[in-house]
Amino acid sequence: MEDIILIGGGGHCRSVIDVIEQEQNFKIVGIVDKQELTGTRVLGYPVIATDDDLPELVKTVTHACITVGQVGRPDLRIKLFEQARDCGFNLPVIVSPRAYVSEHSEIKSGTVVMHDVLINANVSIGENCIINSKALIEHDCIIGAHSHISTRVVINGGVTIAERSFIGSGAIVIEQLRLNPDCFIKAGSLVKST
Ligand code: JB2
Repeated sequence: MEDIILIGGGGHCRSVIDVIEQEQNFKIVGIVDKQELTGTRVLGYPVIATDDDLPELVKTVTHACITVGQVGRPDLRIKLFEQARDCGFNLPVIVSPRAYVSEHSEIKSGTVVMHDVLINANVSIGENCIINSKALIEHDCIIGAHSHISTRVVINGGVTIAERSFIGSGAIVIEQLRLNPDCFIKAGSLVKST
């Protein structure tokens, strides 16, 4: 198992910890959060450093995952992703063993696929996305980088969601739609047109 640090130690981090523990590919060595939280623990894992310590941490830990969540704007996740990558961390794809990801789909660096997600054939998912619990992404979809597909979202076949988008919990996007960058879809929406 390789070592990994988690950047951001709140609610989303707790969900990702559960995925990483189930996946059993990485050993979590600590959390990176705000100065005032160092010395506290998140589900038993210590907050060991702040963002300023990343250049030093990369000398001993090779992998990182951005575990700050995103409800709306992805700016903080993008900043932390770029900071960690520029420091030299590997930002792996993390996939829950409870998810199904078609072998005919591709997922880029730093994206986390949570429990009970279904990603069907010929899907492309960009870097640093959250594909949250129970989301369904049907065939031939493209999900742009830095997007959050929230819990129980349904993205039907052939949909393109451009980068930095937020699709709220339970939303349904009908087939073949193309959503613009920075799209914000409210929880529970039925999206039939752009
Ligand atoms: O600049 C930062 C920074 N700013 C806030 N650097 C680092 N390393 N950490 C930062 N944080 C930390 O992110 C906060 O101190 C806190 O520990 C964490 C945010 O936790 P919170 O529980 O408020 O939100 P979240 O982003 O983990 O989860 C949101 O998004 C998820 C997708 C929640 O709304 C969840 O309900 C949602 N499932």
